[in-house]
Amino acid sequence: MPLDARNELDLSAWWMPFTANRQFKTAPRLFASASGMTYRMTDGQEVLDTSAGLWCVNAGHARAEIADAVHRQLMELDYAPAFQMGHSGAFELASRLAALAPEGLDRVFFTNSGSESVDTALKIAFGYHRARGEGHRTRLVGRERGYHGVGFGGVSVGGLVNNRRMFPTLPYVDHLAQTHLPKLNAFSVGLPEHGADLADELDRLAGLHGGETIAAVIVEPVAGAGGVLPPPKGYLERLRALCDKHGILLIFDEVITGYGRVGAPFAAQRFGVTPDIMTTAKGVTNGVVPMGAVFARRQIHDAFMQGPPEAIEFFHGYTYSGHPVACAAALATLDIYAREGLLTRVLELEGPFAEAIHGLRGSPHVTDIRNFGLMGAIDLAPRPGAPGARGYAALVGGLGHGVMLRAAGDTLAFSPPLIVSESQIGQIFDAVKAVLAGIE
Ligand code: PXG
Repeated sequence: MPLDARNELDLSAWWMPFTANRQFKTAPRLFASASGMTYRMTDGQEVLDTSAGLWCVNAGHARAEIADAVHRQLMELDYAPAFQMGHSGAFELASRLAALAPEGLDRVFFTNSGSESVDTALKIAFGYHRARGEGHRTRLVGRERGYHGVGFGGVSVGGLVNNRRMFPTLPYVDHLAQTHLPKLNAFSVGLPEHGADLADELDRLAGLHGGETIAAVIVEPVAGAGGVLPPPKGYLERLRALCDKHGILLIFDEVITGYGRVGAPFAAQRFGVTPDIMTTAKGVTNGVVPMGAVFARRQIHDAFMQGPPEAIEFFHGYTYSGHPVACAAALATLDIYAREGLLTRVLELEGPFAEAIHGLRGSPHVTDIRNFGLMGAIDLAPRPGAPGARGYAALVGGLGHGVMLRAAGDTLAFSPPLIVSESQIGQIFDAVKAVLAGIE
């Protein structure tokens, strides 16, 4: 540990991501260890993990099978280039993932993060249209309040203003309206009733630009980082129908919703709406080794497989695409998911989870509560003139009440590991109730 003259950890060099660096470094919150549902902080405090790390540790912390698989892999084949070479782990993992995916999405491209998965998916969409002689499809459509990572592609289709305003974005990108309609849908349990017609904006954009100029639409089936926004009933179905009408590819960004978060391997299956491309990351390795996987319909993949067989079909990839250690972690993770039934366990948990989170209705500051699967959000009224301050106070307060809370502005977002027990769900929201009673 880098210690300074006072024998304290030197916090100055690490420029932390998505963090108020100066505020954090005056009162740092440091993890020491983790196991199961619990983090232990360096001050000895134990806190329940209410957000699966950052929506990724779906099978809980310190899973010995994954650790063992990673160790074995490191000693056997620690790194292997994936350009013009291969290794069995990546092929095996791709096959296993294809078998879990919605029917037809059985070609898998490996990345190292959700952001890379999104930029990869956008490139696949452009490449596909071009391969079919539709290179005039140069437009993309995202959605307000969408989060698709931090690459330039992902930021361009993303819809969170703070992530966009500091940077130039890609041209020819439009955004559908966000779907949070608190006047109509406040305190909806599960999918909100109103708002399916917001999908019709795609038809409007097609009318404005020409549907044949749009390459792809990308949405999260349930928006996550933008504040947990379950889709209005019928919305995704309408989006699918409009994409079909105009020949537009539908991309589901399942970086959060994938790997059991909403009660099926992927949200596409839970909703019965099949996209053309699906981006994933996070839970594919239980969050313990960085990895992402992009799923494409076989016809999309096959459209690239033209020209002489010695020609590289897709000029894209990463040094760590299909990294052997990540593949080993992912295979061990999939074994745990299968053995413990975690990819569908949320079907049993979502009822108690919904009841517990909606039990906070009427608590101080609460203006809306939303849930779907094992995803939930509680909106707090912002303090006048100080947006985010109340959410931050809740985060800090939570540590004193035995919970690590994820606050995005004044929204508290919940996505506990899928191993959470019903009694821990109760514990989490009892703690949140106490926190809200204790903050200004
Ligand atoms: N797409 C979606 C839907 C995501 O949720 C990404 C892409 C980017 O993934 P990477 O691996 O590049 O970070 C994400 C990431 C939060 C939070 O608290 C959400 C994410 C990441 C960090 C924090 O809401 N989502």
